[in-house]
Amino acid sequence: MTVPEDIYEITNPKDISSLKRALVNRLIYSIGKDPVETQERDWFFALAYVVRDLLTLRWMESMRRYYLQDAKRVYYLSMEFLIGRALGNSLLNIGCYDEFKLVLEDVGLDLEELAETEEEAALGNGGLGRLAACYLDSLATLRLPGFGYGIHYDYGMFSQRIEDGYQIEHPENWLRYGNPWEFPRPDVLYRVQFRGHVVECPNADGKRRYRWIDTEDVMAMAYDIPVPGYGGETVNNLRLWAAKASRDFELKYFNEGNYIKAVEEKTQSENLSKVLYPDDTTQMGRELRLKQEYFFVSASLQDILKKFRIDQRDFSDLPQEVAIQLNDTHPSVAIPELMRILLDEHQVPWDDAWAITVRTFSYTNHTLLPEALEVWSVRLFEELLPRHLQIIYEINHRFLTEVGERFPGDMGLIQRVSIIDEERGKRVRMAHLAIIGSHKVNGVAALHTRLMRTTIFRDFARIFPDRFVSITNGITPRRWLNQANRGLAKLITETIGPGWVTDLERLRQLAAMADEAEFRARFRAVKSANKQHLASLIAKRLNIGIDPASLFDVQIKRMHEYKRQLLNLLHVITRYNRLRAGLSQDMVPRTVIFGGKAAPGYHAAKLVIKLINDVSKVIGRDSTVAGLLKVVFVPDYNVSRAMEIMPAVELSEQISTAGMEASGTGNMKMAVNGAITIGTLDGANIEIREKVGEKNIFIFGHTAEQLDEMRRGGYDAWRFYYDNEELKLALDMISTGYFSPDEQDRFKPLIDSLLREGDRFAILADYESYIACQEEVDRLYLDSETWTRKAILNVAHSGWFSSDRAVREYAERIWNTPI
Ligand code: 26W
Repeated sequence: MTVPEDIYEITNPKDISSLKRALVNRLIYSIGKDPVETQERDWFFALAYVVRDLLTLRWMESMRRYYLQDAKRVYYLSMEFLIGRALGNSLLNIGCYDEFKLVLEDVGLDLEELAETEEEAALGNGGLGRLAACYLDSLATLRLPGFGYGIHYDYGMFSQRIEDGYQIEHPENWLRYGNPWEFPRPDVLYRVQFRGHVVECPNADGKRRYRWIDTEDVMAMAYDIPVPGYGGETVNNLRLWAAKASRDFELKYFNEGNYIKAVEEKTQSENLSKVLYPDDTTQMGRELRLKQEYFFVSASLQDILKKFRIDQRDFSDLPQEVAIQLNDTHPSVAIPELMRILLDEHQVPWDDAWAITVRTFSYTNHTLLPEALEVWSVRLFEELLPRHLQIIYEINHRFLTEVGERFPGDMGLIQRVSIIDEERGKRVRMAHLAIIGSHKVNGVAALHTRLMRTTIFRDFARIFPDRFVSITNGITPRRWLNQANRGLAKLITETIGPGWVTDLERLRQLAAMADEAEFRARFRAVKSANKQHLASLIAKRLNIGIDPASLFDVQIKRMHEYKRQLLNLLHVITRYNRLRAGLSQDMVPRTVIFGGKAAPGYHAAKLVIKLINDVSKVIGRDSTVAGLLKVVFVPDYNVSRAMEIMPAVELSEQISTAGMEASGTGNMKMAVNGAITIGTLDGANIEIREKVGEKNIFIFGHTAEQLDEMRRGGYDAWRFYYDNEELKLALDMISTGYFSPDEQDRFKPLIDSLLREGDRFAILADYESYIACQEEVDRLYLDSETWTRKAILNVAHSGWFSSDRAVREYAERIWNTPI
């Protein structure tokens, strides 16, 4: 049937009275509350339902348009989508923010306050998950048929509390009151198989055929979340899978007469989508994790192939109709899974199936750190996915044969590129599988891609010279500028018009304004208001007073040794020592803000959190530095916290060991919000320097090449210690309990890792130039006109870091769906 024009009560989303009627209707009929006795949360849910209604018709229209256009579809497979709250973003994207603000005022409510009651969808760890969310926003804004597939975790990222300075993890039950944005689809249900065994049986035509039988099955049920593009025209879909027990359990109960046991097993299988692994540091090889990976891959591929309408076409058309992007190796079991479906379920010959597979998939690598690369023991793989292991062996055999023919006599090469690592127990190297099974492999910044090609994947770069491409990450300007920083957004729109929201390169027009004193004053006023706002939040929530006039120096990101929060602290301690020694004349008052979660089992990172808090306490109690230096650790850093902090940042700390941060995206968010970066030549910092100009960024430290060389010559940690008195003092203070008088050797492990265990992250090597660079920061900050000028130029030249640009590049260079 055709949808009638007038099915919905909101005929004009700009008409306040019809919005109000819809809102009250929702409150009464969907929430079941009498408007005279409602709580704030009821209003939030009522409002969210009204907004979802507005999205739903556009969402159906978008789906219909894609169907009719028969456009090539892009599927973004990711274990993580770090979405954050949706209300404010949806309202701004569909252009009804101000209208709803009025409606709520009418019933005595404040929209911003109401928005705070939304639980955030924290279905990700950090950069990789947030990138996926930014790309969904851009896909929809660019009107591309792009669909996210992931897992509907009951528990997303843990919430972090700080007790006595230590991180304590708490489960975050974000679905407690239900998720108003999602549509549960109990009818969209697929069977996912595990375990069992493989039997060979001849086909009618005499060819060999494999069947995977006697499996233990779990069902995957879909939840759909609408993803509105800016302007509200296009609304795409994010489909998340939740595990449901299969009906087999009921049968089992019937057969065995053990009802309780059967229900227990049902719970067991539904545990599959219970929790996000909160670890982006080390691969742990846990069975449940591999099950999660295959679970969502299997359901997604079944769904993708169903929409491909195979009854109407040939599998050889798949790569023209479908592109599948693998967000890291986490979904890379999709490669043998598609092969299995083609070979075993549709009898496609191997060579054809392989050509289809490679042309369909592409893989994004997000890290070079060896401990984060996924490997699975062959034993576990065989147990859970026996048919997939067979297929992987066959892929490997054919690949190695070809390599042997092309590069005869190089046995080392064969071992190095094999999917199976034969050392230390046989293991499946998922990155090798992902590279071999994809037509494109991309790094996430220029340096990262270069290092990928020249270090960990250099053999593959030789074998597949055209396969590796670089696409520098991006961030969505909708959430990170238009929504998070309303003050700056308004100033920009008043100055250059509203077009920047979907064409961020237009920010370049602000460059000329940097030379105008009046514009600088207005820009400074916005930053100052943002700083005051953050200071008031910190006062309210943490009961800490910070000086809004001090320099806001911020490092917010996951806690990781390679990100070097410890280096930042060494600067803080050095600064403290200088202040106490009476050297305050060239130093500006600073507030140093940290935020970030550590993986629950990552002891070193957790100890750094404790050290930050201990240092903060000592400095906070010392009246000699009052008003000159303050350290704040903001607990539970997440997307909402990030949106509060980004607009107030003046100095953006991007100080990872060169060669270790694949890209970084917080660096881009801060630059576009008018912060100046202090950073190493790492990840996308290099591109930021290129775009904003080297005069408008503070670069320090060794380059990746220099570190490499230094390591080859033998790294002497003690030399740095003895050669720099201030460094020695700072380290001695930490290791002798100056900040932990109650437990003097609390931080000994941190100091040992620097002095006795080789300082893997070159903190000592970069200390001196970091301190010198921080001195320059102070000098510049004293000249507030010049500082402001540089900050404006950072905004003006950050347009390239829009995720719209990044997604366009994927569309052109990888998916072949140019815009
Ligand atoms: C298997 C354990 C595990 C889980 C997640 C290992 C590694 C990860 C991710 C790849 C970690 C991650 O989020 N990487 C970050 O990706 C961002 C988006 O590309 C980059 O900006 C960051 O530099 C990179 O650290």
